[in-house]
Amino acid sequence: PHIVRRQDYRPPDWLVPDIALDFALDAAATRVHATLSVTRNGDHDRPLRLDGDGLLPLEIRVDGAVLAADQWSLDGGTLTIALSNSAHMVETFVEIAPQGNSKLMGLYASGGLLCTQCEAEGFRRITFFPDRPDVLSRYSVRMTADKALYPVLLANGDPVEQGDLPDGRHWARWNDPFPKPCYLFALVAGDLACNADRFVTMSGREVQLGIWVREADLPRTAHAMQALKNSMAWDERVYGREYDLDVFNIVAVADFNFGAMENKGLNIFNSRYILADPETATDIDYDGVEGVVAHEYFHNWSGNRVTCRDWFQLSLKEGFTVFRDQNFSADMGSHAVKRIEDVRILRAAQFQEDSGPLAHPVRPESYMEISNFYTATIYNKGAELIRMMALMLGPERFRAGTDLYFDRHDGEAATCEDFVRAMEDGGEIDLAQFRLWYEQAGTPHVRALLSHDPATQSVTLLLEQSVPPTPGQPEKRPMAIPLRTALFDPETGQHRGDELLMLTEARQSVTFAGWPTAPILSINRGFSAPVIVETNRSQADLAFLSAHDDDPFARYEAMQQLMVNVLVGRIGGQPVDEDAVVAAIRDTVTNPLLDPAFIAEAIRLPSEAYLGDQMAVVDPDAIHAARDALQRRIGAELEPLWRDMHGKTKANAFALSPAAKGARKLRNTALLYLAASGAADGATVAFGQFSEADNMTERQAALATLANGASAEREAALDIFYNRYRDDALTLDKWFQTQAFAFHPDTVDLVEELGRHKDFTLANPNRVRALYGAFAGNQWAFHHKSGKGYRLVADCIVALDKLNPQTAARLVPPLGRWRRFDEARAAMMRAELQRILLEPGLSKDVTEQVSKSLE
Ligand code: HT7
Ligand code: ZN
Repeated sequence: PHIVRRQDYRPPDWLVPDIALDFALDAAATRVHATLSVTRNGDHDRPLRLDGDGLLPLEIRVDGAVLAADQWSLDGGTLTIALSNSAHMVETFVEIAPQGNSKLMGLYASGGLLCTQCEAEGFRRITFFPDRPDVLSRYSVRMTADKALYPVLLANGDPVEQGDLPDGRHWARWNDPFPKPCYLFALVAGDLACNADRFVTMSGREVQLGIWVREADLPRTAHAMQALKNSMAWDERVYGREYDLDVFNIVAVADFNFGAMENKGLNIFNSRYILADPETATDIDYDGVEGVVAHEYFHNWSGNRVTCRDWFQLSLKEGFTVFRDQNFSADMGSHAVKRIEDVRILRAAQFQEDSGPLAHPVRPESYMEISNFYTATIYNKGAELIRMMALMLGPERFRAGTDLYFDRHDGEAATCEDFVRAMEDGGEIDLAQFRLWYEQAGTPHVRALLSHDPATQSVTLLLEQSVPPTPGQPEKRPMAIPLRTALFDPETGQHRGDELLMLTEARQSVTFAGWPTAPILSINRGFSAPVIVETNRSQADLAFLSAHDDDPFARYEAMQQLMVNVLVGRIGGQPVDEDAVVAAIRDTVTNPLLDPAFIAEAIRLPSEAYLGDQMAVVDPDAIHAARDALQRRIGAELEPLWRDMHGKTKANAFALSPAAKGARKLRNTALLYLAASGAADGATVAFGQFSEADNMTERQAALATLANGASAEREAALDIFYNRYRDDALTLDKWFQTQAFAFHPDTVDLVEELGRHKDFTLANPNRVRALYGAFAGNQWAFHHKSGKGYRLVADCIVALDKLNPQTAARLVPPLGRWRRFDEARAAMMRAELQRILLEPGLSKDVTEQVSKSLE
């Protein structure tokens, strides 16, 4: 298959300043009439080439005249028309079948609705067009549809006119005055109800807000609406960015390949990121709704008003927008807990990606299928790059940089380089070396060794960095790494100031005077750089920091490192001091000055996957055994504490305040440790919480705790849950997911059975992710030594590829990590990848991921 390369970028031959689209909507056969005003871009005689995918032109007109068959050609989907002048009016007529569109790209049907998904290259499945983000057009859209089936007709921009037609049909016209790339085009038709509200912008303009869902779901839209209004106010306050149209609509759909889509003025969402009520949504779901609503809204500036020149610049909009949504969520809740959660996600998803066969730079150099590049590297590492620049600049200069970026590039298709240059010009900083972060893949390793010299009463911090080789990049250059650092005096329990050290060389040292006794090192505070830090700190130093560090992230990190050292030691058969972990947990849980949500994060054991990342060869069984044993020991030794915590954190009534959320988080952690303690009533207490809970956060956590065990209550709770939520797709996903995530010796067999369950379907990406996505993330179960887990996931990829290649390709990376496992497992994983590759008619999406995984 064709490889697209960044260095091959050329400006478009033809521009399309205006486009008028006319849709005769119908689920089985929709007719699309597109009228493009095209202008020659530069002095050349190249023909007009319009991208198409699965389209056949019914008729083509140029300047009103119908073209004969020899006046155009169709090759691999691309429509070529020779044009003589510098400007023309080109019309095409096609027919498409939304109902048969199982890829969920282009125009498709979902639960009685018709909706679109055009990013990255879905517009070419709707009509012929230069489907690239640097062709910006003003859109005018007219739709006609059966009024009974599709009473609501929405598109980008502002509504202009609507009316009735004969035969029970009606029509509507929408205009979007802001030139946009076609990946931001959207329409929705369906029987939808609206949660309507308004927002007055900072310049006093009134914006009509609408969240459109099925009538029955209206009561579940309040949180999303509040999140939207908070986001609009936050972007004005923090970035000075105001909304620009008269309406802003959001539609929730059940079948969606991703989280949501930022189409101009008409965001389309996976319903799981809109709908929330206490009965069916966990606190994590509520936070997900808030974060994704904000993310899509923020794209209106970082992505829509300033868009990307080409798809290699994807992180320009995604990294920056993730950074913006992370800070928004932190401002809405706890900065400390949000940072810990974000780093946990980064390490789980991006560090793994960066150390495997699919590692790529934040600005990639090539791709086969762009959909495969909506990755943790582009999104989460991209956000860390922005965060580092913000840290180096400080708030005022960072704001000067973003103001300059938005003003300089408003209405343009920009590059990552444009962003960095705006930071340099607006923030008055030299980022020459920092640019390497965009070029070099791989997570930098930093060794930080502190040595004390009593004679000179000084300490020297030796810093060394290296970036591991990644595919196509065997050699790496030293990066510019900002490390927030402090030295703690063990006598006073305090440090003398937090410094930003810039590590720019492969090896560098700094000396600090005035230390008669050795201080304790706190480094990469706040996770100031996305790197792996290795230090020579003792377990006692880490225990000290876990009790005294005033940077919440560093305090959490010290606690986690303390646990990792014990667990990795135990797995390796070394003598370890588990008492230090138990003591640190006891001190943290009983510290009245700490936020309960922070406590819950700090006392949680590192995940099995994270422990695997610390080992040369991952041993899933040994990791599981060691972690489980430590969990049981912590449970048993502190049992009275867990019982007490579990009782104390029970609320009288549901609230969504940060305090109430923190209490639930701690309560669920207490339940987990209590169940692990071996107490005879562990399952009874869990079942009690399951039955009495007035919210899904506690109910699902209790179900998950029971699902890890083998009690009679396990089956009872799963049955009750199923019967209660069998008709609610999003909640039934939790039933599948909880079982696929369970630490249970039979999980692999259970997942096989669940794959045959009458409620399982490959047609819905949320359901696939709930079962197979969750299972592939359950290290112990997925890597079952029989190899059955690999077969199940490979079977799913093969079957799903025929329907929805994008979602299928997202299941490949767990199999691609075969080099990290023992020979027997590696051979079985490789064999499954090879089997997939032999499938006839395999998609480009899966082919790229599998072949790179085998290289
Ligand atoms: N910008 C959006 C990306 C997206 C997407 C990409 C590929 C396939 C389907 C998709 N749906 C949405 C989401 C975002 O980052 O905001
Ligand atoms: Zn995004």
